[in-house]
Amino acid sequence: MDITLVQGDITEQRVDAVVNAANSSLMGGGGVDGAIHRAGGGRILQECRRLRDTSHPDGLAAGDAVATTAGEMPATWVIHTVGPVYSASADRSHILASCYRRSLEVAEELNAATVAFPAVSTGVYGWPMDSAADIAVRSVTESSPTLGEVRFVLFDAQAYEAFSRALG
Ligand code: AR6
Repeated sequence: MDITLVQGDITEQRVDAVVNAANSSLMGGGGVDGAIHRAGGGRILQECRRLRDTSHPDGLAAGDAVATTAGEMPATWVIHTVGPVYSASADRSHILASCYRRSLEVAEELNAATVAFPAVSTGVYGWPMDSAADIAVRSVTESSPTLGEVRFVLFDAQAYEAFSRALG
């Protein structure tokens, strides 16, 4: 499995699945979540509503992941995961690691060979970038999916550099 880094917009990636940093409601929001719903169109929200009506009546727990199609984006699937809100007093690293692990499990179930991740929890949810990058890289490296490529798509240079350092 190749791990690659790109600075750019996750909605433009030509991969089998893009991961969304969603919230438990699955009903959209700001940041990557807003960008993905805007770029993919209404079909993603429709499918999220169906998930809420069927398998996930209480929403999606932090650390878990679930898939919809990607609507009008170049990708085929969106894998929605919910990161933890950062806390300086409680260690929630295992929940952030679980976002990556569970997303890769869902990707395998979909037979996705290429998956793009944003830096989950590093925006509205406040996780410090260097720490988030370490957890993301470690979690993906320790998972053993049969995927071809995991691509981290970082929005700005500071995030790109943090992930570069984490990859060594
Ligand atoms: N492509 C790649 N990365 C992006 C993009 C993009 N188009 N847009 C933003 N980022 P955030 P969170 C980066 O806030 O912290 C939403 O409202 C951004 O710079 O999107 O997990 C949800 O509905 C940051 O580094 O996600 C939730 O309520 C990273 O993506 C909540 O925010 C994650 O920032 C989730 O917060």
